[in-house]
Amino acid sequence: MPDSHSVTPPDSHRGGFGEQGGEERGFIDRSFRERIIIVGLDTGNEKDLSIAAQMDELERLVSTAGADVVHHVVQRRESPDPASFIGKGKVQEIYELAEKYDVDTIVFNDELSPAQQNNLEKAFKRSAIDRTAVILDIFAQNASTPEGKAQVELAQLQYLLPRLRGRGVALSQQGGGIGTRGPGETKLEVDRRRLVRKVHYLQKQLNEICLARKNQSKRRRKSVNQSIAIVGYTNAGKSTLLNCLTQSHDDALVADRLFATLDPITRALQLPGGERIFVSDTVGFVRNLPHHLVEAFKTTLDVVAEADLLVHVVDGSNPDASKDIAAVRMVLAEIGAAELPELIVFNKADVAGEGSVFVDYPEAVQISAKTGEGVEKMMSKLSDLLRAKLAVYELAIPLSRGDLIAQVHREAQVLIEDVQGDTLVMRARLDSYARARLRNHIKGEANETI
Ligand SMILES: Nc1nc2c(ncn2[C@@H]2O[C@H](COP(=O)(O)OP(=O)(O)OP(=O)(O)O)[C@@H](O)[C@H]2O)c(=O)[nH]1
Ligand SMILES: [Mg+2]
Repeated sequence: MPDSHSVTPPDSHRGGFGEQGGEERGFIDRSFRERIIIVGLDTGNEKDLSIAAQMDELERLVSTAGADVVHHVVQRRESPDPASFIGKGKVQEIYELAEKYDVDTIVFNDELSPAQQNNLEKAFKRSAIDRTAVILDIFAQNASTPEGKAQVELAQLQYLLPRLRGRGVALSQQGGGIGTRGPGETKLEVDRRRLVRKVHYLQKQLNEICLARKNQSKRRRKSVNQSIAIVGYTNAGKSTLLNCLTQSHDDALVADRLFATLDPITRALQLPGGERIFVSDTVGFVRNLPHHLVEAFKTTLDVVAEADLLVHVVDGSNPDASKDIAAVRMVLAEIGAAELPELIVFNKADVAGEGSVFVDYPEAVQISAKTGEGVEKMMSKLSDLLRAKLAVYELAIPLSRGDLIAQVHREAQVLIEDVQGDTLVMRARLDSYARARLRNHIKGEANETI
């Protein structure tokens, strides 16, 4: 049952509508920005992040999308109302708040069904959207490459399609216009068919990109050793870490924004032991990442699924870090990367306070990608983990086969070479690919004492 009101004005430091004197300032500075009320349902589920932290994250998402939150509304209720999500009384209350504060849009923390969204929009006389739509909007704003744009558009269309029918009534009264066919067929249904075609077109385009990327990574496999993917919650510092590792300051985009990175960037890197590896920076995750986005970002996320090792970057300054870790692991499971070896890296050590959750993860390392602190230790741990994945083999290759010797150097980490008569005996670390290709020349597994 719905319980009492819990309308919370935003914290005063946010400069929102509720702030004393903020009304005027807000009006001057932000007159063109969309004004938003955010609404959350507190189901009392202990496993979830606290509702306050969820609302803060939603506010962060809304402001990243370029709008201002002027009010928070939290409703305590065990489960959502099927028709209006929050119940009639609360709907009326939010409508009045929206009128009072001149609000453009109501944003819900949970996914709304198309019917709920339709009912709410009618009652509010303004748009009602959910967190998924906000995330899609941020992705749309941040997409810059053709691949990124296609992925976001696909996710948006898949999100939009089931929601079109409900809105069709209003739109269809405006008359069909050119392209409207058949009795009773609305313009929207024609649009819908076009959109379905567009979905298929985008899927085809993305499959082609996926194929090209697979070939590229196969070529990489041939020529070099292992690859790692930097994964983690959005804004954890993944791109900062890539820049720190490659000693570049402008390679990957670093920004105090959610989902600043959408397209993966891959760079070669030399580990302390001299091994060359590939490191990829990837799109950030968030809890309850919209399923359509995960689906649409398959080509991008393949970089993660195909890695030999994951460097899981966590914002160590966040007291809810362990919940972020769980949220990231859920997405990893969804993309088939749950079984990959993972090194947890607590970042932002320079600002992480006392009592950080770091102590609960004894295998993890603590770093600051910003100052470089702890990065060397992380690198040597990475080397160890990668090395542990490669067994050492002894190979015997005729000296006359310069091509094969070159291949071994390309595909393996050569530890020792010894000329014995007309044969070159080599000890080298091989991954499964190199092992398969060089199997005719492998004499046996050597023990790892070198
Ligand atoms: N204090 C501190 N801030 C950091 C550190 N590493 C990253 N940041 C800051 O955290 C913010 C996010 O950094 P990014 O590297 O863009 O994070 P990301 O994980 O790539 O984020 P998305 O691509 O948006 O998912 C930026 O403002 C960085 O300057 C760190 O070690 N210490
Ligand atoms: Mg990034």
